[in-house]
Amino acid sequence: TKPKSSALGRVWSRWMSVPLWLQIVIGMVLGIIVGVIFGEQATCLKPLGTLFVNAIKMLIVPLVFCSLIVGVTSMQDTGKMGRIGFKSFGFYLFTTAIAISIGLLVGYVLQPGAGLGLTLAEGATQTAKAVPSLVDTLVDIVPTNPIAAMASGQILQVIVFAIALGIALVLIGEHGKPAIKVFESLAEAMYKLADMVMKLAPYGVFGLMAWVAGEYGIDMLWPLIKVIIAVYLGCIIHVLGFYSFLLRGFAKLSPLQFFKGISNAMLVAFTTSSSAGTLPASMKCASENLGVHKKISSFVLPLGTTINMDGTALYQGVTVLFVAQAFGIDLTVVDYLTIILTATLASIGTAGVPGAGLVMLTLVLTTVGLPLEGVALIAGIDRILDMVRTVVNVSGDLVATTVIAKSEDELDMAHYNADTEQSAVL
Ligand code: DAS
Repeated sequence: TKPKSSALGRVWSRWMSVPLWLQIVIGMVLGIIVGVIFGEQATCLKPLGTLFVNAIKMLIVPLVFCSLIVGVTSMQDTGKMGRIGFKSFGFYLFTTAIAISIGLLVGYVLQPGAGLGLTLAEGATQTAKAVPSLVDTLVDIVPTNPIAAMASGQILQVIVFAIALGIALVLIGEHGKPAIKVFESLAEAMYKLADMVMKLAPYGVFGLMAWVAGEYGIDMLWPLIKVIIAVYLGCIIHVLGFYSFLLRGFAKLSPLQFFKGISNAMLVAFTTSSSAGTLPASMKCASENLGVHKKISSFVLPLGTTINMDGTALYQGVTVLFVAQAFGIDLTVVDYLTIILTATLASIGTAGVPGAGLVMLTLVLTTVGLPLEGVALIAGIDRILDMVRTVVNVSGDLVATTVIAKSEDELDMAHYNADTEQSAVL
């Protein structure tokens, strides 16, 4: 007979069956409760959070390096698609840069982290960074020694080298294939490792939230609620404002017809928090509701799922400012530009899976020298933010596909303007 599993074993297996995002929320709530009850004593739990933060730091360089090379080399058929490929790539980078700027603007105006007054480990003061000039920053992103850049965690330099190497691997054709295969399997391994590290998140978030609530009291919850408000507000502005401007201004298309046509895909994105998981729904909406020719959607949509993350970039704009404000660190204009550059380029390597944006947030925090403890503060509310940013990611992919189809005369206007109810619904 099967040995009777102990009560503890049954509890553990029940706990492991809870979705990760819910485990993280439970970790956050329990951490806050412990912090409020035990006050200063709860700060002894902080090392749990530090362990989690260090595990994320361990991932950043290899994850970014491999995922960017795979992201760049996966566009090798851009050459075949020529004009459409370059239109897509340019459109995606442009909308992502606008998204991060909107995120920074909303974060700057709403100041979600202001007044939190967190400090790092006792006595560790934030080293006053020598403010490099804009020219120095731009010149510095080309690494003189890529290995040293990786060893010292110079993320922007790692990104530039990864993109350059990816392009070179595509240009050498057959000779590049073995290396691309190696990076593809390394990237898979890094995604798996990121997945394993994220399983530590509930315990890391518990430790950090106990420290923050113990040290700063329950009123630290309000800034987190302000982060949620800021991200949702930014996403609404980006989708209803900027995308409507693109549709009407660039393509003379009705935004209302567009949003009615993609409503199913938006719903799937919101509930799954996965662009990759929403791709089938996006493809159906594009061809059956919007009248986009498959020749366009079958290339531009999968490309967008890989390299276009407007919602994630906007979320990074808000959350980076939240962390800077929470720790009372002033950002310079060069920092803002570095954030825009990093988040735009990093979005090429962000996977379209739940929680990917949180790992990429560590990337942006690292480039401007902000404490990664901020990641664990955000982790507790990240699923709520992931749902809306994935809707924006997917909507952005569909806007690009529709605008490009129109510019290539591959958009069936009668179909586009037909009422969505008449055309197939998912
Ligand atoms: N959930 C990711 C996506 O599927 C985005 C993110 O995590 O930021 O697009």
